[in-house]
Amino acid sequence: MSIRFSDEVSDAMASSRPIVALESTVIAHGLPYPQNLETAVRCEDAVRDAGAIPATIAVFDGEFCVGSLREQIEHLATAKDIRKISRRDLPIAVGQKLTCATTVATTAYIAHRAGIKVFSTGGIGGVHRGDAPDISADLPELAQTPITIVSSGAKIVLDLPATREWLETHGVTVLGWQCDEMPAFYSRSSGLEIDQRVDSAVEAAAIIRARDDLRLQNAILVSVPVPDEVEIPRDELEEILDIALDKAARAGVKGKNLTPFLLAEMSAQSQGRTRAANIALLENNARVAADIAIALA
Ligand code: PSU
Ligand code: MN
Repeated sequence: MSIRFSDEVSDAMASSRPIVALESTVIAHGLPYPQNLETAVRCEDAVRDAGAIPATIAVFDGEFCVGSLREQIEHLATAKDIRKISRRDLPIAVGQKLTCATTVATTAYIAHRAGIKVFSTGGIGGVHRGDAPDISADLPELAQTPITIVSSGAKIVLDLPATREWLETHGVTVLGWQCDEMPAFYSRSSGLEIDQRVDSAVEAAAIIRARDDLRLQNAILVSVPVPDEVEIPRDELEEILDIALDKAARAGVKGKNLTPFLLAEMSAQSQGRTRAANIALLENNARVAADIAIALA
């Protein structure tokens, strides 16, 4: 498998400096332009300011890139034809030399093979609401990839109790970063349990090292609540989400278009407040991920 590293990332690897992987679907499909570009740059800067090296992962012309360049990030943020890829799409992306944005599943896959231990995102995919079973490939990827992923739980558009059960069944350790319950993306509370609270990066690192010593192949999910000044209360969230879900059902939106559709609808319904929360949590998670990568290095 050929991976292209940016100079910044290959230097960091050569000198064993801490690295944080960042995903690209949030750039291409999770946020609109120009906030997507600004956020991608701010997440990278948050990692650098904390003392680690960011590696934004994407696929360009069929090549796995670990550490995207500024022009590449701009392309992801502006081009209309970027394919959102999950695990099933990897052979197509490489075989057909496509340019693609990587989801949590594919970012974790590439980051782990590149030797990166910590990966930051906004919210993982999970079990969708509704009767037809739609389970994000993010979940089975976390069940088989020994990486640490920092996120604000799973995205609120999902069936959070079912997602939490799935993680438990498949051996994914869920830590609460300075919190006692699993965050719910735009909201700090979900009523769902974490497996253990951790109050520092050193504490998280000890658990991550133990996972590796035990040769467990599952991810560790460090769940970080959205900063409280931008949090959206749960009852208010449920109201906007119901409207968005209803719109999606009536418009027949399914598959990989569903998550981006719901996020955009909720932002429209809330006058951009959900988007502001999303941006704040992405940046905050990148900072926490950097602290953990430093504690592990
Ligand atoms: N985090 C965000 N916004 C996003 C995502 C994460 O703050 O858009 C992306 C991730 O790439 C995740 C994907 O893997 O949404 C889940 O998509 P799906 O439900 O189709 O598997
Ligand atoms: Mn799906």
